[in-house]
Amino acid sequence: MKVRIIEMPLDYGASRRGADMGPSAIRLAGLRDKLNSLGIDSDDLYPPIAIPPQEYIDPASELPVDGAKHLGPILDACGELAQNVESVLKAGDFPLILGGDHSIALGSLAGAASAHAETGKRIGVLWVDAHGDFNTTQTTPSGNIHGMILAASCGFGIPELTGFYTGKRKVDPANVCYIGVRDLDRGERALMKEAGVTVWSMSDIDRNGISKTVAEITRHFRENVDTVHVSFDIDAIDPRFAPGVGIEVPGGLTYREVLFLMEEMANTGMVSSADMVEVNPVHDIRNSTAKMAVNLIGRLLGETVF
Ligand code: 4U7
Ligand code: MN
Ligand code: MN
Ligand code: MN
Repeated sequence: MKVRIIEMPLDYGASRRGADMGPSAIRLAGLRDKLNSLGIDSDDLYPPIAIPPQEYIDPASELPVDGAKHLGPILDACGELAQNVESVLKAGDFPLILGGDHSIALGSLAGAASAHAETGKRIGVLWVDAHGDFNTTQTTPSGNIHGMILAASCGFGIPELTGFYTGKRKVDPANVCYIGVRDLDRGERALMKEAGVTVWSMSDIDRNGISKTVAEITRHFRENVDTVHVSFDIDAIDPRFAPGVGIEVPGGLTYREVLFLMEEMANTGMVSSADMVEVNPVHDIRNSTAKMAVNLIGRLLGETVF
């Protein structure tokens, strides 16, 4: 298996600027060296998806649609990403998508859903995040698409997002598992309950510990799906450890806990694609958050301590 790194330098989906520098930061933190050290071939490099920085776009050309900000540039970039993800999976390789803000997952999930539909594989999604990303234009307090992207991928929201690329729903909410959640908006929480996603919140980890919680997540996937996409929003980690993020939410996962989570996901042998998103170098300290991202990717791809 080869890993194909796909860089998505996009920050149109968030309020705080700078996530578009995430891919460079992760690259400079030594991603290729990490993969080489694991004997993983990542030599076939795609050029980063070409995304004009916000300052280069005429604001009048991309007004909000139904309150969703920057919909046009996000759909354009995600369309290209979806095609790349689909072709990497069809070649039997592992797409590793570097964000960018979390709106890029629209493209990852569309490409993955499309590729797996052809082989009849049921896809599960692990959403590692402080947030639900389950707003619609009806419930969003911000208009930011990174907060709507999982709802859209599960079939909730405006047709431009829900019907994107495949014309239909990308994932069955019954196959979506969350970990790290600690900040939900009222409307999105109601929609998550209605949709039937499974949430392992920070309180579940307090109650049961990380080991039991992760065991339940991997069991859920083993019993219900054939393959898993991991979408890792770096703000799932407590900001004491990971300062370089878009939105700091105290009370998060420790660095140890997420390393363990990634190791156990690797042990399922079911992970076929992943996003690493929302690393924001503007707020980072000496690229430490990007270095964590590299180590997490290493564990997800099979690195062990001993
Ligand atoms: B992220 C928020 F209101 N819920 O919708 C919103 F709190 O990809 C935040 O997880 C969304 O970082 C965060 O704007 C999206 C807000
Ligand atoms: Mn997110
Ligand atoms: Mn988040
Ligand atoms: Mn975030």
